Amino acid sequence: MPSYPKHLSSGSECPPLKENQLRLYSMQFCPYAQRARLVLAAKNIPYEEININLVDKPEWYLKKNAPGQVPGLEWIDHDSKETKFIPESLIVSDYVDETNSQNRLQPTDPYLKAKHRVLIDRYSGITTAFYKIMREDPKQGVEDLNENLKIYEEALTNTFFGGSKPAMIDYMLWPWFERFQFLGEAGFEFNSDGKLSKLAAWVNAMEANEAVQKIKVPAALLKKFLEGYKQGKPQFDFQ
Ligand code: GSH
Repeated sequence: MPSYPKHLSSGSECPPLKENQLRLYSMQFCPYAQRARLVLAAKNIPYEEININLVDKPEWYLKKNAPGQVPGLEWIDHDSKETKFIPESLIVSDYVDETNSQNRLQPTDPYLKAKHRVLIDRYSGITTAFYKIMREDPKQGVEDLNENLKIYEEALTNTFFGGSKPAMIDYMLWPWFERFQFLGEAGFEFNSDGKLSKLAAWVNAMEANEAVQKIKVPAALLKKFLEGYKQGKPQFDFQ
């Protein structure tokens, strides 16, 4: 069984922050936190991961980030020694990319970056449908998901959305695709009519990517987590 640091709850102490090390507040099964973890892995940046129990949140985390959501990035500023914190998967991912020049993930061409950004913003159609299948209205959710996937099938003109190698957009879209395999019982089968062939090839290419493999959430644990989530009782620690 793979191990990961226990999710901290109310009543816990915030572990002391080390200088010269990025800290990511995370939850092992959160697709938004997975975005940030993918970017950190793709850029080969070492970081400390602190997991948060999202149904019994530590008081100290709510002080840092009032909505209490993950991911959040924290570090000690080299010059001022001030502690800095930013929330939100897209903002954290962009910050990490902009402040580390190796393997730049955002396109430098502003037009291309804007086109990618539109696809990332419209991705809420997919995430909303995903949660509708999980918890609200599976039938409608499956229809919505198939409809929203068409936009991405049409937009894909190369191996990756970023071209011949994955860019920021590919890592921002990926975590939900890793979870589609668990929607079978609710009636969703990815590419069941064969009309998403470009996306299916993208999934294969992403699965072979080093960062994706490194950050992959073990399927057996993800399945258990999603079963609890579906019933409104998510469990975070299985070891
Ligand atoms: N817009 C946020 C982002 O992109 O980072 C969404 C993050 C989010 O929804 N994270 C979930 C969370 O923290 C876990 S997957 N839920 C706890 C809560 O909303 O109280």
